[in-house]
Amino acid sequence: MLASAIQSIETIIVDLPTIRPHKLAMHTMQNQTLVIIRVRCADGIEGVGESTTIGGLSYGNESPDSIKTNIDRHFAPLLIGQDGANINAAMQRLDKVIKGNTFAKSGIETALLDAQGKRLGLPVSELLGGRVRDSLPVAWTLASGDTAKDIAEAEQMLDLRRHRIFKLKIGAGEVNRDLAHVIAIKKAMGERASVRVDVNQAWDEAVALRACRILGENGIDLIEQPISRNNVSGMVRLNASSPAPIMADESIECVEDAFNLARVGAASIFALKIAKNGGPRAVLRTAAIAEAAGIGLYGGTMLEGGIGTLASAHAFVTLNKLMWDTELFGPLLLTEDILQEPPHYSDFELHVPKAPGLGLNLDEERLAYFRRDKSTVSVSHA
Ligand code: MUC
Ligand code: MG
Repeated sequence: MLASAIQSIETIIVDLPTIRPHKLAMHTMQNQTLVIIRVRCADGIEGVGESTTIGGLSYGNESPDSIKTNIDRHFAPLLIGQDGANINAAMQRLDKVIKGNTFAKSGIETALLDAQGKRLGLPVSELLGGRVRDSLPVAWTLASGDTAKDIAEAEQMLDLRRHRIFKLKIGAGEVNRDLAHVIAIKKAMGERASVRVDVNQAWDEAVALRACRILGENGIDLIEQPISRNNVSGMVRLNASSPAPIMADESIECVEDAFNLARVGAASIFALKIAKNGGPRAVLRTAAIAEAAGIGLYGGTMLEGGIGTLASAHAFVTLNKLMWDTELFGPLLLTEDILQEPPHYSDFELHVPKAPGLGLNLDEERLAYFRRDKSTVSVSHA
């Protein structure tokens, strides 16, 4: 048997508390659920990955439960016994048989990269061709649902030198109230911060035509996914008329979506998410399409914990241009994580580790405490 053959794949659902409710157009998060993936190889190397979404099935086509079931029942049998050191062969084997399921694929690809980095003594960023920076500016999402609270939170982030880019979650409320909320926050921030909005597909095109104009005229720097991913021609029209640039997020559910959006001119910025492309290598294919088409790049998140966040960061630090920075703040929304050392944020940036693999270590006690099936595991949390 190959020394680096994959011996086992374990999937663990973990429920973690958040610092406050996080209100999106389609769902209010009261906590966050991660799916942690451990791939063990015959040479004793173990890689970890993460497949995380938002709000069960309210954001995308995969839920934590479907991710776990599909990896356990459909991915693992295809991978056990295969060479864990050949990531191309392993991922192509999955792609041949398994349609979609990019969140699950992303967690697996991440775990294989982490394992291979540990095997070769290289950070994942170097396996991806080499980093061109060591840290990434990080936006914060204001989503308490209350204007005064959001302004106070933004002021605190500026004081702490943690964030000076703010994304506001709108779309759940009445449009004029949402616009007043955004304009009040932009007024309070002035030139001290970049203010952007994410509508999470909530508007129809007629509302979006007017709202995008008002947002652009009031200094909003970017409008993310104003309308449904299904209204591609509407996105094309908005992208042509809006004074603030339009970013595609939910519109991209795979690398091929990115190509089709670029072809028709549906957005001038793409949100890059490892979960929606199938992993850190896959997301770089979408980045290449965007670069070739002259579309700006933004490092997105599915509000992953430390593992998914660092997996994304290792991919993003290899990019030539990341004009719109990133929103890799997921770990900061959690009051607890399952890593020995949390990701390091300072001076408005996330610093990307240089240790082999993703550069992180699981905290086994915390993992045992927060795993959903902990009744079967007898380790207590300190
Ligand atoms: C999304 O739609 O972009 C990213 C940041 C945040 O607050 O929510 C996510 C999902
Ligand atoms: Mg979004």
